[in-house]
Amino acid sequence: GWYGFIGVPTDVGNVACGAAEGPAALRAIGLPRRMGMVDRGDVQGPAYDGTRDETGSRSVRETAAWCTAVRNAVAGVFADGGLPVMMGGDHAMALGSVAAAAEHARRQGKNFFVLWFDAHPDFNTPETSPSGNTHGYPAALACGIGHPALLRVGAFTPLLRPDRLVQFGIRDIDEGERANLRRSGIEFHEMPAVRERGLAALVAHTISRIQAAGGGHVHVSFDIDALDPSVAPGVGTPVPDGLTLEEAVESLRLLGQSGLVQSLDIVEYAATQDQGNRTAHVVEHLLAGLMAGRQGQTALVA
Ligand code: DIR
Ligand code: MN
Ligand code: MN
Ligand code: MN
Repeated sequence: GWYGFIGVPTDVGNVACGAAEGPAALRAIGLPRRMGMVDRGDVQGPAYDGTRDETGSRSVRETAAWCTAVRNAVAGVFADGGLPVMMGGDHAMALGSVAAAAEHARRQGKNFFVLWFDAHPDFNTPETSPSGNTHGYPAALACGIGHPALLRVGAFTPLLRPDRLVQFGIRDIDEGERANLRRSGIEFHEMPAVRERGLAALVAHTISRIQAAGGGHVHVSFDIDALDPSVAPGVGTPVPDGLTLEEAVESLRLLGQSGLVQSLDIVEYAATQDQGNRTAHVVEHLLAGLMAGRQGQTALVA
């Protein structure tokens, strides 16, 4: 199997956060080539300025256009038999990747799961968002909740059953967002629970539950701000007390080894905030973890 690198050079979901420069910075360190990936180029979308609509949400039409372009690029890699890796770009783009992944899973008759690594649940709706930034919406949109113009990006809605979303590393939740999570019954692991039980153990438990439910297509959406800012300073919204690189890489290795992961986002790499190329190399380690796990899986089967 091969990996398709899809660059998503936009910060349409959080204007000027620095994530628009992420894909170019990753290419500058030679990441797609060094990792043996097929570079499918950058997704393109319209200009935006963060203007609010009547719901208070910013750049909604432009977010929908960018996510539709992401959806088409991801669908193209699936159609050509690859595993799409979407490099952001702010997290609003995950609506496009989740849409393509959910549609692909449905065509293959597979159950669809999303694992979300993030300091934030990204479960805001226009009613609960304090910022109006669409990077705070994608997990809720995947579950069929939120702005109608964004729910129309996918071929159907909800793209994802709320009991098939699991979040890890959470430590910054808006008040109304917490109510949304509760109402939808989302399983989210906040940092105290991660510290107590261990990230890799939580992920291993989730993998077993998915396997017990008959397996399926797992999409991993990894927001780099899940990591501690001392590890990954190149993010738009750093939050203290995050994941270590070691536990994140080990978790991705386990996920690779499970054979369940069919698509991956690594988002919110704000190259303009990076210290040298430190965070770019962190992205490389995360990806290497997934790849190593998948190779181990192939070796076991062969
Ligand atoms: C905040 C920040 N909860 C919002 N969110 C994110 O604007 O909705 N930062 N996702 O990365
Ligand atoms: Mn996020
Ligand atoms: Mn985040
Ligand atoms: Mn974000």
